[in-house]
Amino acid sequence: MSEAIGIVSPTRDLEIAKANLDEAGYCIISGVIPADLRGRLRARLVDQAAAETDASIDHRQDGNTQWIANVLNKGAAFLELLTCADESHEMVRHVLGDDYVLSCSNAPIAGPGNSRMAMHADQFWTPSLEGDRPTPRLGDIRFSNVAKSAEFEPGHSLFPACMVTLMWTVTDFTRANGATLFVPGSHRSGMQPQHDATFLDAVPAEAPAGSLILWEGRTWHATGINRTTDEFRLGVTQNFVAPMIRPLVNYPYSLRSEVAERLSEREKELLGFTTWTAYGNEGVPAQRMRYFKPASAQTGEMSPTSRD
Ligand SMILES: O=C(O)CCC(=O)C(=O)O
Repeated sequence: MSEAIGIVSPTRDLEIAKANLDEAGYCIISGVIPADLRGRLRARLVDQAAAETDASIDHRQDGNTQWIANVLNKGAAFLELLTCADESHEMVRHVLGDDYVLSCSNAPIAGPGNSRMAMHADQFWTPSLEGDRPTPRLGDIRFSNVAKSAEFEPGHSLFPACMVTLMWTVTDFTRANGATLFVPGSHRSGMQPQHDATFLDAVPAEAPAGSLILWEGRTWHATGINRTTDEFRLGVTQNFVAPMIRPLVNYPYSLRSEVAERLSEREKELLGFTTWTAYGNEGVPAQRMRYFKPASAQTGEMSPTSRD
């Protein structure tokens, strides 16, 4: 399938990037992160990774891939990344439309000697629609129990893309240091991948530092193997979802107060502080309410002041 689709290379042309995304399920845009921001992201990630390791709260998977979780609480540079480049939002809108919210933001650091991540689609929670067969109950879906196939099976279809993932490359991403692997065209397979199968058609997304690698929620991908002895591949991910889908991270609850208090209106919108639509008279769009009232201002249980 990859030969038919062709190699995705870094580009600065967003129309080419959109065509790559439509056809291959992912794209690479170079020169997106401002140089000074990339420097700060790198310094922050190196420090945070070492500090979490020192404190024995580091999270590692696949041997030596260290995940720095919920990075918005771990340095202003990560929040800056959310709005630093119009290109990123133009690309997210290309898949999701005008309304979307951040679902989570993390930093996977592929270290020497790691192993390949389980091949997966980020939208593992949308079922494959197979003819007349009943779909699973959505609340029962888990990463481990989705219907999987290593092959493309014609006739199957997945939900529309409702998630887009951005990988901001803080260092170069190379075949040698564990660049993200993609199965081109897999977003159209209608299936989820078998996590541990060998994917001969998977290709690394090689990208210079400062790029944006972007894929839609149905595309099969995995952290690659870092075969170097001394290079750490640093990236920051942002997953955006359509506005009616529950974000993985509840930002209004989980942001540290010093971060939440400084958010701009646009950042609040992206982090799901605003209403999208709602039933009942709190937040109905016709009322042009942007926010639910905070708990302290909500109407509670009431009794009439006088009863005759
Ligand atoms: O680390 C990578 O290259 C890929 C990360 C990934 O698979 C994900 O965030 O879903």
